[in-house]
Amino acid sequence: MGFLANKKALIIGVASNRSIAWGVAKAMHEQGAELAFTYQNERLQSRVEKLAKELDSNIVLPCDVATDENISDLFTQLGTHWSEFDILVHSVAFAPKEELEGDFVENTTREGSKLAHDISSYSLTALAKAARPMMSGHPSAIMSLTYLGAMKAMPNYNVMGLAKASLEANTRYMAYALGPDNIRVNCISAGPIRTLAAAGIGDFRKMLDHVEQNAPLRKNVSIDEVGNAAAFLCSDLASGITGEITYVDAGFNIVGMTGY
Ligand code: 0WD
Repeated sequence: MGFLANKKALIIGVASNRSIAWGVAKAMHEQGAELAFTYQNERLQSRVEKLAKELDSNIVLPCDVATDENISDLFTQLGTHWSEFDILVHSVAFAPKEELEGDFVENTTREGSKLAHDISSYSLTALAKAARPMMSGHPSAIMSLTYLGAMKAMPNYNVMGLAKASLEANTRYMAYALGPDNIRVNCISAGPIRTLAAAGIGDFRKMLDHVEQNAPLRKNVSIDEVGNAAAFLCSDLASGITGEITYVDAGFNIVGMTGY
């Protein structure tokens, strides 16, 4: 029996079979969790439905996290399948492509900044607010995905670095607020992985090469490695851990000087 047996997990952010959320979903399924998925828009619906089926799930619901109405509808619909659930995975981020390259000061706009923070950080709070009645009072866990660009200045990551810094602070504030309800909140800081979202970041190939050459483990991580860590952090094995940012990046973040 897997360590997520009898757990129900809602996975937000599957866009393809390369998505980190897909790695998380596979790992959670392997450990015995029952899954539900969302898709952002009709363009992604059939693809997510097909993927969900591979993991024995037929709960696939629409949700654009940019609107409170969509979020509220999501939990109303989810409530027709599940009276309560245990795990919420947020694997969603967005910033305008033009702002993910070049000079940060020149290229960042008020609108782009608002949008990046809204979709990539505030949406986690909005989802938790709506999910709280279904997650409270039994051991539950919320998980999101961040990147080292929240802590260190990185080429091209720009406004998304600010949004991820907000997401990391959000993790701590949410953990503080939701702890008394027995809901843990953690975040994984993943190393770079080639996905649809990553394709929007300038010079992404260079980042992958740099990590492979300089991380202690001399490799890039896979969605399965991130998924396994997420499955653990959302399980009762991690019942003493909340408000943490856990790096799954082949150790890259601990290196002080690269190129040796
Ligand atoms: O190197 C990487 N790929 C890393 C990603 C390193 C470290 C962290 N991350 C983070 C991302 O910032 C994000 O928070 O992991 C999370 C998942 O990203 P991913 O798996 O790399 O990207 P992808 O497969 O594209 O899934 C993200 C999806 C979107 O995909 P597209 O490419 O269509 O934008 O987030 C979804 C969307 O499906 N999304 C939304 N979902 C609901 N409402 C919204 C929205 N408004 N906006 C984006």
